[in-house]
Amino acid sequence: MTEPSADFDALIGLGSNMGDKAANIRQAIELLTDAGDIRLVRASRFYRTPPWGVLDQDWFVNACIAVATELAPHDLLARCLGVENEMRRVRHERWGPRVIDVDVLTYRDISLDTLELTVPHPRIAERAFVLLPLKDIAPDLVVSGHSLDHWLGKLDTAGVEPIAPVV
Ligand code: PH2
Ligand code: MG
Ligand code: MG
Repeated sequence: MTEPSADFDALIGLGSNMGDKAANIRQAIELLTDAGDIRLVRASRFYRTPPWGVLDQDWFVNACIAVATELAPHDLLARCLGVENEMRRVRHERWGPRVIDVDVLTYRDISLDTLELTVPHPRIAERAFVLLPLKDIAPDLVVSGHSLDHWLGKLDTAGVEPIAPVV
């Protein structure tokens, strides 16, 4: 999954399509890394992305980060869900609008399939809004035996565009 000499432990995906979307992602990264036991190694650019899955909703801002941490996968997940709760995420329909979504995409070379957590995330290869930010921060990543470009070649990436940084 991860390149052998990876300088990160986990890849995390972030998404928002309510309120100040980019600010929500920035706040989520801060909250996640505030305590010091999850260290930001790299952040992707922020992307404006058309809704996927449930099409009748507002566009998203998506980003991915690479982090270094000694937390176990389920503890890392708990921290991601903690950030969602702190930011008052309310869950309505699956794949529907959200203030913030924080997903554990990969954890070292580990494959896990539990009720709460599946890593690698099972839908990375189907989602340009995950693959393109991942290319920024982990270009050599292998997903289900293939490169990011392999999977991107099978997808419509129209409308998935980096947004200009505010500063
Ligand atoms: N997340 C979903 C469903 N659809 N579409 C975009 N563009 N970005 C997302 O983060 C997203 C989505 C469920 O996690
Ligand atoms: Mg998600
Ligand atoms: Mg999620």
